[in-house]
Amino acid sequence: MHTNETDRTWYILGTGAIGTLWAAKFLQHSMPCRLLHRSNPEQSGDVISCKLRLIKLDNSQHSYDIDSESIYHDSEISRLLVCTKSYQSVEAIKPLIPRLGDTATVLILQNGMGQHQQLAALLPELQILLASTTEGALTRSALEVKHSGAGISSFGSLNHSSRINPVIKAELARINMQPEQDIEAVLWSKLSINCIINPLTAIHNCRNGQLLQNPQLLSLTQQLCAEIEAVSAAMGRPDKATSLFDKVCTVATATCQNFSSMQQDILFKRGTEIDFINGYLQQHADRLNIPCPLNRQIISQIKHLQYP
Ligand code: KPL
Repeated sequence: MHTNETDRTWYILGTGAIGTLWAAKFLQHSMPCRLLHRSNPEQSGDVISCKLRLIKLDNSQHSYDIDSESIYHDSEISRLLVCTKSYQSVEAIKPLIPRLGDTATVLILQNGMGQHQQLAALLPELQILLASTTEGALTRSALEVKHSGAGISSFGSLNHSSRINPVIKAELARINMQPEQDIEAVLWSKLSINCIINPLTAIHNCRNGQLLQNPQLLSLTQQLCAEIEAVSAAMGRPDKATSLFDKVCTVATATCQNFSSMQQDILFKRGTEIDFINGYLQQHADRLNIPCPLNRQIISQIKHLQYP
C-alpha cells in the first residue's frame, strides 16, 4: 500500500477525555482530523457527523464539527493517534492494520508502559512514537471535554531508534507537543507517580488529595514511594533532583479534588491499567531482584476489585 502524502489527516483511536481533547487541539489549529469508531465489518462505509464540545481552561465553550469513521472503512491512514486505555490498544489496533500505509506514523498517548512494545511487534515497519502529557481533561458526556489543567506534552521515538519525520514534528509542534530525546524517562517518571496515586485512590475509593490528608494513606504512599524509588535506582533512572514522594505530593495537591482514572475504572466496573502501571514496575523489580511487597499486594487487591 502506498501512502498518499497529501493526506495529512490525523485519525484518533479512543475518544475518552484525552482523545477528545487532542481532537479539539487539531480542530482549533485547522488540522485535518477524524475520529474512529467501532462497528461491524458490514458497516465499513459508516461515516458519522458529530459535534465535539470543548470547555477551555477559561471556561469558554466551543463546538466543532468532526466526522467519525468506522474502523473498517477503506480509507488509508497515514497518521494515527492512539488514546485508548493501555490494555485495549492491541485489540483496538488490529482492524486498522490493513489501513495503515507503509510510511504511516502511530503516536501512542496513554498511561502506562509495556504496551508500546506490544504495538511495535504488531507494526514492525511503522514509525512508532510515544507521547506523554500532564494536561488535565475530564469528559462530561460523549465528545464533551473539559480542559481541566494546563500541562506539558512531549513525544519521542520508541527506543530513540529512528529519526522522526520532520513533517510530523512540525505538525505536533503546532499543537504544542515537544520532541523529547528520552521519552521513556518521561513516561517512567509519570508511571512512577501513577503507580502510587492510581491504585491507592482506587482501593480506598478516595480523591487524589486524600492520600496526603489521611495518616494511614500517607504512610502507604510513603512506603510505596520507597519501593518504586529502589526500582528506579536499580534501572539507572534515579531522579536525584526531586524525590518521588515530593512529586506525588505536587500532583496529588494540584489534582486534590479529582478522582484518578483507576478509581473511576473500578467505580464504573471497567478494566484497569494495573498491568501496564504497577504490573510493569513489578516485572522490572522481579528481574532486578528488588523486593516490592506492597506493590505486589496492591496489584492483587486491584485484580480482585476490577472487572471482570
Ligand atoms: O494521571 C493520573 C490519572 O488519574 O491517571 C493522575 C496524575 C493520577 C491524576 O489523577
